[in-house]
Amino acid sequence: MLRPRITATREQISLDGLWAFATDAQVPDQAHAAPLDTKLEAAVPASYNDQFADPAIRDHVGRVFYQREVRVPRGWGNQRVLIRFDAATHAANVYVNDLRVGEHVGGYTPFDVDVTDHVTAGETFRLTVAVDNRLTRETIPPGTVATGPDGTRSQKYLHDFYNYAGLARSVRLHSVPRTHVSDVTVVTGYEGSTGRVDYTVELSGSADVLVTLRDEAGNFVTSAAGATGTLEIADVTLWQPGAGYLYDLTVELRDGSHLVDEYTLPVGVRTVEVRGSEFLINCEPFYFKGFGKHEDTPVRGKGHDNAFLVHDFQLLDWIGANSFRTSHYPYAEEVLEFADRHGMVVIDETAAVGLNMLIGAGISTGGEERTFGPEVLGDPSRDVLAQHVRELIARDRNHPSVVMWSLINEPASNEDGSREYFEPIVELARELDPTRPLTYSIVMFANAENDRIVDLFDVISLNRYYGWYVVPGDLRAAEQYLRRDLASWEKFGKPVMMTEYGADTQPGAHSVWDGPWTEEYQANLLAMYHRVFDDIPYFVGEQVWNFADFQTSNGTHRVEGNKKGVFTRDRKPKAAAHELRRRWTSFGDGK
Ligand code: BDP
Repeated sequence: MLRPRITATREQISLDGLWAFATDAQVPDQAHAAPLDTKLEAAVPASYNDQFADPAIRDHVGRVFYQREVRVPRGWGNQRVLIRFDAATHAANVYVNDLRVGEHVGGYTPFDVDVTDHVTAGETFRLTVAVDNRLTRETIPPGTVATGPDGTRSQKYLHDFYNYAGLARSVRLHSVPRTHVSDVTVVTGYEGSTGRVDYTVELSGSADVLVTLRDEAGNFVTSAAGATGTLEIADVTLWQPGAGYLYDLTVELRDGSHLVDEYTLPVGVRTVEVRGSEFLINCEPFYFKGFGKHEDTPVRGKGHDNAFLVHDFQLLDWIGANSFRTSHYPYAEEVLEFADRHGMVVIDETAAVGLNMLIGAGISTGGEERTFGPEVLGDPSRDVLAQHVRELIARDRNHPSVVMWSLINEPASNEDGSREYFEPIVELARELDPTRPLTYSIVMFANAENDRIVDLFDVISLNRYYGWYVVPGDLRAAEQYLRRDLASWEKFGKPVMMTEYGADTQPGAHSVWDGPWTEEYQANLLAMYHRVFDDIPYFVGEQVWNFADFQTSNGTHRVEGNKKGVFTRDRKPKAAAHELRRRWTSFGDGK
């Protein structure tokens, strides 16, 4: 799925800004059929929840309406006109004036609505989007909605981050020529100093295809004709961790001398491979240093913000990180493009989080409910996950920064039914992208003996909380558990990494003893884990949970959210940040 870009043949206007806003409790069901009867305005892109000082909006369960007038530029008469939503969390219906013109399910992947037949160049239309935040057993992530005696709905979910919703990413009106490039796929490699770009162009309509590769300075490198082919780059500059070199691949559709369409895709040339127990980027062992992150900031919720993007990457650089995981959903495309340009290595995760009935917001629910089966997460849920995986891979497969797919976070992979549920998902991901390794983050309760799906994946990623949920405040016991646990995975002969470890920490709390919640304890716990990691030859990376504090649902173990951040929610370093910086700047990407 191509990201809209302005080229010689394509235009776009941003629909970001302030939209009229109302919940379905405030306006009638058919709210799209007239100007919204509301005084409220909501900023886009941003989750709506924290923008208002009204609990009825923050905790609303159901649909909300966004509405604005849009003028179609007068020169777009011969083009197709589309609206791109980078995300609508979690499901959307889109209306042009009185008419429903599109819908989408899944809160973290983009979609286009083709409105060509419903709008007129030079004129305005009323655009309404109804966004539904409900999570059920047939959504990814899953949840349950309960209705109280007074008819009020409440939303429950098992994952440990607040259910922010709305239009958290950009919205654009864009034009594409009637005959156009509809998709481009690249697979890259190299031999000696010669780079290789295998490309496939899909088009709607028929035209001659010409592709041209230019280097970062804009100099011509090579070109080829035809919808599929291979480009060779003499003396290639590889895309490397920490040095994100990008070529521009320009696809032109031509009809004789007439330029029908043009699209440019940035391309980084690099390889990724798991060999034995090593993770190789460009045939060199790579060691992941970094974090699980969240899209989470005050007021905006999950709203994409370029200032936070720049600042977070600056902090990643400051601390010596070379990578992060997009826990627990695909992030805004701006984030991946930035990672491509700056050489940041990304583990790209789906929104499959909370597929584990025994864990709620990070801790055991103590229940006995099984996770997989027709009465809980069955075929409908798996079909939704499959569609989500298709959309994620279609969106992100050309990003050099993405070196691995993380298909699930902490599923009940120790339970009956997990293999039946996940095996087809793994097969699908392999078929859609045979070039990248696959992983999933393994929950504490799943161990090397009882996990039922680990053999399907390439890299063993563990989430472990010894010293926090298990033996809190006892780092000696925690170290013994951790050593035993890590040793037990060796038998699989695969690379092992830690995708979550950490401790909640209240900034300003201090102690000379091992006191949970203190800044010293977080730093000491991380140092203990690092001592253990350094003894394990098949260990390929450490990603601390979490980069920054983030908002969660309410719970007695959450103080204004999850406090496992190494930075506060407003990005100030806790003591552990300095500790990590000392460690991560002391060795390179290969360790
Ligand atoms: C793990 C989850 C993560 C939580 C974390 C925690 O993967 O989303 O935030 O634990 O409890 O279960 O802090």
